Amino acid sequence: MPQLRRRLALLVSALAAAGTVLAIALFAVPSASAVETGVWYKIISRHSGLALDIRDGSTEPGAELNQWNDTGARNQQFRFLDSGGGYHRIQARHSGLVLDVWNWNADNGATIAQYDDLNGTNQQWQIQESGGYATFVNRFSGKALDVWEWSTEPGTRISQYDPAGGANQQFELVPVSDDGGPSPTLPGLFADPNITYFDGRYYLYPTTDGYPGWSGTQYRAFSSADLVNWTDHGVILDVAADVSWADNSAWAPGIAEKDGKYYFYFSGGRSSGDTRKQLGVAVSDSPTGPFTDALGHPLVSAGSYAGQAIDPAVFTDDEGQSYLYWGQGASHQVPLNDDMVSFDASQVRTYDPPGYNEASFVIERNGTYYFMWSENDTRSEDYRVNYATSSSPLGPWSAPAGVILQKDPSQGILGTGHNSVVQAPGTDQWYIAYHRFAIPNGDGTHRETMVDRLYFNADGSIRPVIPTPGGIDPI
Ligand code: FUB
Repeated sequence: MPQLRRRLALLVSALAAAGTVLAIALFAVPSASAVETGVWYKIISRHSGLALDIRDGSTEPGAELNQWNDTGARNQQFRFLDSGGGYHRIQARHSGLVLDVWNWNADNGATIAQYDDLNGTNQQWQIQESGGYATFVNRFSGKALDVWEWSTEPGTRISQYDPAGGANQQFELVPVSDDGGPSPTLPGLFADPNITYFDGRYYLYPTTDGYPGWSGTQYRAFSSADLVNWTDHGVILDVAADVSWADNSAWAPGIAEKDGKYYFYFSGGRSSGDTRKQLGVAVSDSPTGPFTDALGHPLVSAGSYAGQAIDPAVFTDDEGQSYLYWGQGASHQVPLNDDMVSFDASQVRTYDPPGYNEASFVIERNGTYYFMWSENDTRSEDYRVNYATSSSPLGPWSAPAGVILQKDPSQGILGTGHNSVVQAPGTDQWYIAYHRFAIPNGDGTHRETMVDRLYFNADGSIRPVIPTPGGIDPI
């Protein structure tokens, strides 16, 4: 570790000499004026040798900062978000929340906890060089992060105190290097993932990607007990072989279960004649197929509604009523009939929220319905997810509530969108599946599927997702 400290000291001195502030990265700092914002760090107390830690791994706003034995867990990993003026927020990796001087208390001894990122001055820290270590001074209070009362005990709170240059205010920044690099949740090229849970297992139904013009014909199913280790169940439907009215463009499916049967909603196009996409439904006795075209004709024919007939998704409420969502260019929403393969056309509602492009998906939590969609073109690195809320699964929907998933160039993550969301049964833990440009060298037809955590704020709003290079740990 002396070598690490030497690197930090050199970097900090250079930055301080330039009249700048801060110094955070130990490795791969391109220049003295640049900050490595894509790096996660452990922050180790010089005095105790313990790691800064969000207590009990809580993801709730208000959970306190303390010191603990170095476990390598994500509640002990932090990164630095530039607030300008030489200050940074310190973001906890497991929760996405940032370190906050609680209640704007400028006193010595105030609580330091994690909170929603509001970029308040009580969340902004200057990282000062201190004998080869880093000292974090809060912009609002002028106090330094401080291991309270010089304790060496795990569990001791980290508070703030007048900067005094003591070892209990000095910390070593250790880059986390155990990610193993970027890797997708599903190996290979898969996009538009529809995630769900049936009878003890999670399932993913994606587009098979990597074809020019998204011309693939096959759908596959994957299942997992822990959202990390996925079993490939092979091809469950091939539109070229199994569907009379389509021979390509097997895009972005959705799925639902009713009375022991599984209904698979999919889009398909033709390579000649009228090539517009249409939306169909197939049925099986198993979530892993094989699926058979239920109608022998499209459920939604090209031209029946505004925009492209693609991107189906189903939400089923607690009473067992299912709703179908689809559309590109406009979002169409309708209750499905009990047979799951038809609907009353007079009931179709159409929405076109500002920014809406495609990939409607709906969930319900605590009586609020969340309608999510993707903005921009899937070939753009700015493909991203926004959402609206309602007290009904068919709206009317609020104005767009804010982007909840977007690229993170600092991590090389681009083109994040076409999401779906699943709740771990019996918990308030939620997971978002989405695709991004494959890393490296991906683009709008070479995309890969990820699963990350999705959190709600106390007011029910959705917290922006932190896209990770390598996904979540097994649940
Ligand atoms: O994968 C083909 C198309 O790209 C999907 O239908 C859209 O949502 C976009 O992701």
